[in-house]
Amino acid sequence: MRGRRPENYHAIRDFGAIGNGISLAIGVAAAKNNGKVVLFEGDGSLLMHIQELEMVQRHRLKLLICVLNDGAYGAEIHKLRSDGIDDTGAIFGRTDLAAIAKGFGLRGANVTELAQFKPLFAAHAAQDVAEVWNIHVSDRVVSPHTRRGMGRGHGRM
Ligand SMILES: Cc1ncc(C[n+]2csc(CCOP(=O)(O)OP(=O)(O)O)c2C)c(N)n1
Ligand SMILES: [Mg+2]
Repeated sequence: MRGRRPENYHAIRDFGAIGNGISLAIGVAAAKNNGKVVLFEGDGSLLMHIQELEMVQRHRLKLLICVLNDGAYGAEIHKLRSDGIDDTGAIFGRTDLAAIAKGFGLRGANVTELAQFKPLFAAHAAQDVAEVWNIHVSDRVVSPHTRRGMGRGHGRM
């Protein structure tokens, strides 16, 4: 992202609420109408408004949704683990979001290897249908932002 125009990016923090990503991305994709909008999302967040994939399909919006799928409300499990509290209530398993995207008439791919990105991107760019990349990530890696908050009460967003 470095060295590119800041106007190209939207950081979605409204109300500190997860679930907003897809609605904002739909708006940006409709406004830009250039087929080059990418949403980076969490699995728990996308599942909150997954039905909006129907609108993406109905309006023929070209959107690339990259879901970082750790099978959990990651922000919660890292805080719970740090406090020594049982994390099972925040783990729901790796939803097959690629299959769900296909069910809505969109494209979907499960990504488990870095080498998949290049050919997947070339295939995405060469056509006009929106796509969900269900990218499997570890639930054991804690982001620097979360790590900084650990042991300090974690200040809820
Ligand atoms: C509407 C709403 N509910 C609950 C929260 C608390 N919350 C903050 S981050 C988070 C987990 C998000 O999970 P996911 O989208 O899978 O992203 P991850 O943290 O796993 O990368 C939750 C539940 C919130 N911010 N907004
Ligand atoms: Mg998650």
